[in-house]
Amino acid sequence: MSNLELELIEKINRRDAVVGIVGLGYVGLPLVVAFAEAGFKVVGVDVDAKKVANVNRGISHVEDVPDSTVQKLISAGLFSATTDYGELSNVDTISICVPTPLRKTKDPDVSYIVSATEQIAAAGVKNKLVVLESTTYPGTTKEILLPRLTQANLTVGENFFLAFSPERIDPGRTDYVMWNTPKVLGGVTPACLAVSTALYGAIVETIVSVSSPAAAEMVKLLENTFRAVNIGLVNEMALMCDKLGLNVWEIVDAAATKPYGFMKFTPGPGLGGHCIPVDPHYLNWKLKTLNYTARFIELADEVNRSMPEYVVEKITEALNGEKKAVNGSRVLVLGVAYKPNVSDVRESPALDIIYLLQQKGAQVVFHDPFVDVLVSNDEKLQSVPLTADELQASDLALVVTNHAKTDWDLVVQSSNLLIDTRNVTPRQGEVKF
Ligand code: SAJ
Repeated sequence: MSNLELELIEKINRRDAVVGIVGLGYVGLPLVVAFAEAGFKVVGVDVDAKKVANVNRGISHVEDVPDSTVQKLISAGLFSATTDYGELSNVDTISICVPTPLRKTKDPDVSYIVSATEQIAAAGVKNKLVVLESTTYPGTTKEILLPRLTQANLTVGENFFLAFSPERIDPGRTDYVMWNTPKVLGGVTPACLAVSTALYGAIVETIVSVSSPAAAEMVKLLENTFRAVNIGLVNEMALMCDKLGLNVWEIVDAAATKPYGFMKFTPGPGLGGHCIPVDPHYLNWKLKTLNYTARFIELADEVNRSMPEYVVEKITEALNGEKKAVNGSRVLVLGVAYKPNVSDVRESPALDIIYLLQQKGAQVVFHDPFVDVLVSNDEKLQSVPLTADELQASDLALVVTNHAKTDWDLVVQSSNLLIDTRNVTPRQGEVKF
C-alpha cells in the first residue's frame, strides 16, 4: 500500500476527507446527504445555478430529500453547493452523478460525463479519488475518464485513484435506502478499489467488489436490462393472452405463486423512466461497435415501444363497441407519471398514448395527483380534478399509472367506459388490458 493510498484511507476513516459530489440530481443529492450524515464535509457541484442557489437556501429539488434535511446540513456547515468546479481543488474525493441520456438516434450521450471529467481534470485530481456513478457502457471509465484525468506526473493507483460504482437509487423507495442497498465497486487498480471501498464503506453496509470498472459498469446494465427484457416478455404475454382470450393478470398472478424460479413482472402501457428504457441501449450501442447485436435488448425494446399503440387499439375497439369513434371522443387519462407515486414523466408511455389519441382527433384530458401540467402536440394540458362529473363527461377513462392516492372506487363507479392497463380497478368485465 503506497503512502498516499494509506494517507487518503486514514483521512477518510477519520472523516477528515472532504467529499465532492458532481451532479445534484436524484442520485447526487441523496449521496450528499449520506456522506454529510456520515460526518464528512461535502461540496456539491452542479451546472444549474438555480438548483445550487435553492440548495444553499435549504430548498431541495429531489422528492426523496426533504428541505429540512438540506437546511440542517447547510446550517451545520457540512454541505455547500456551487457551480464552480474550481472548488473541487479543495476536496479529497469526487463522485460523478451526471445524466447519461440517449440521443434521438438511441446512441449514448456521454457529453455530460466528458464535460464533468474535463472540468474535474482542470481543477486537478492529484491525491484524490474519483468515482463515476452514472450508468454507462462498459469501458467508459477507462476510455473516457482515465486519459482525461491522467495529466503530467499523475499515475492512476499511485497519486490519484479512479473507480466505477453504479448508482442504485430508486426514487420513492423506502425499504431499500442508501445504507442497506449493497454497492458494487470496480477500481482501475487494487489501490483504487481499496480507497473507494473505504469511502463508500462509510455510507453503505455492504460493498461488492468486482474485478474492474468495466465489470461494475456491466453489472448495472445487466440489472436494468434484466428488467427491460422481462417487462418486454410480460407485455408480449399480454398480447398473446389477448389473442387467446385469456386474462393476462390471472395468468401472471397464478404463475407468481411458484415459490422458486419465477419473478413477477406485470404488463403495462409501455416502458417509462430514465433508467430502464435507456440503459440497455448503452449496452447495445457498445456491442454494435464490436459487431454484435444484443438481440434480447432490441426485441424487448420493440415490444415495449409497441404497447402505447396497442393501448390505443383497445381504446378504439372499446369506443366502437359503443358506436363511437376515437375522433371527437373525450378520453380521461388517469396517471401520466412513468410509474406509481412519482411525479417524473420522462419517457412515460402516457405521453405516447396522449399524442396518438390527439392525432386521431380525440379530446384528451388527464388527472395525475403528482403532475399538474403536460405539453402534448404543442398543447398545454392541465391535470383535471378527479370527480364523478369529469368521469361521466368522458367517453372513456384510461388507467395508465396506478397512483396509490387515486380514488379507484370512484373511477369504477363513475366511468362510462374503463380501460385499465394496470389491473388496479376491482370491477370485472370492463376492458382490462
Ligand atoms: N414496469 C412495468 N412492469 C413491471 C415493472 C415496471 O410495466 O413489472 C414499467 C413501469 O411502469 C415503468 C418502467 O417499467 O414505466 C420502469 O419501471 P421500474 O420499476 O423499473 O422503475 P425505475 O425506472 O424507477 O427503475 C428503478 C431502477 N433503479 C435503479 O436503476 C437504481 C431499477 O433498477 C429498479 O429495479 C426499479 O427502480 C425498482 O425496482 O423500483
